[in-house]
Amino acid sequence: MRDSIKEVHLHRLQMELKHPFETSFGTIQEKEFFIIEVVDQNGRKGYGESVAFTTPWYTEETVETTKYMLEQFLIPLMFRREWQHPKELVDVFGAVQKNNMAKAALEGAVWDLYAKKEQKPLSDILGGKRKRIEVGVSIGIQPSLEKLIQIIKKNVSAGYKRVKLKVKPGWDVEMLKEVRKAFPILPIMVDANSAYTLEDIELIKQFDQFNLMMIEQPLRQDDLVDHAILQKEIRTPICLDEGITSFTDAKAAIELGSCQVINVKIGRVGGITEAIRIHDLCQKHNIAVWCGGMLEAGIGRAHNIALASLPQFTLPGDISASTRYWETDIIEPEITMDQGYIDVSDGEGIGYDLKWDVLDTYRIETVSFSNTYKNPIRQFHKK
Ligand code: OSB
Ligand code: MG
Repeated sequence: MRDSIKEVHLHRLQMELKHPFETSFGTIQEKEFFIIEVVDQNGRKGYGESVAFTTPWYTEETVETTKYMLEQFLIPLMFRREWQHPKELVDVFGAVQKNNMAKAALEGAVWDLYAKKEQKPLSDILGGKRKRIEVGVSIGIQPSLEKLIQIIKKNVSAGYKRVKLKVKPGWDVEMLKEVRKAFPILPIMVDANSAYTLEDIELIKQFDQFNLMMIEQPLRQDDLVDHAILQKEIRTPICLDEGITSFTDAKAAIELGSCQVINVKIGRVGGITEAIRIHDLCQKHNIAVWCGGMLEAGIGRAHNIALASLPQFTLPGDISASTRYWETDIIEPEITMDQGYIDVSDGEGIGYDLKWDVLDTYRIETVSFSNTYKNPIRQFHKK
């Protein structure tokens, strides 16, 4: 039977992180995002979470562009179409260029709804095989080395098996020397969020001495060629994050030798369907993938766990427990980590429920749309 979405509710939330998260592109202290609720003709519900930040420092999208694209285009396009499988949304949203995070948020809600309708865990629907996933923790730039080492200690004793350290010029080689001294065999990787250029090549070569699992996105977001040049000069595997926004990017990066590892984020690549296409391509080419994070609250995290249960996710993801960033998460049960692993839920859909009383304490507004809602832009003739 063909389904259609009857209502969409955009719940806009603002949540304070426990600690500021500093990267080479800026510091995040407060997370603002949408919980997207979709309702079908039988009253069944599905949930998604948007991941764009309030500023376009990481990628070009923001909370406001997400809202604009959803309201003006993506929601009305979805209302106009009946569907049998969430994979069809790629076509529906294909009318809109880019705006991957906005698309992924709405698509994610429909995936959850579909899995619930099939009465299966989302992980099963996606082809996931793992019953638990290995996870690591991403640690921001700290005010001092002492503080950093103390935080690493805390996370290692909590059970995280690998740590990712944010780096930037001035917080790199010396920092890594000290960290390696304190943790000689800990699996460590670094993430530069595009803070370097090929002019820094001699400096980046020094990273090789620290036996890192990988260096994530050292160079410009869109420069696959420079990453390929760099990869030939260093031993440490390059992992791309910002540089991979689609299957096409992944194909080019593999062909050019721009990376040996890919960080897959559902939002950055425009949804679960595209994330699985990239996963399958990497499987074919023997490229390791792992699931990245965007400081998500529980709904986004739950989607990431389901995705990370797929077979080619062979490296620990940036998927930590609810308590890593939040005093109180918006879902129940909360996501917990045990000895470096998170269990994949066997509940229906994403397997976690919203705690509405908690959500209320973070809610700024809710905007609702019913399927009688038409695109407000008049000259909208795209088929
Ligand atoms: O580059 O992976 C990144 C957080 C915000 C923006 C970009 C990144 C990150 C992280 C943290 O590294 C991932 C997480 O724990 O959610
Ligand atoms: Mg990254």
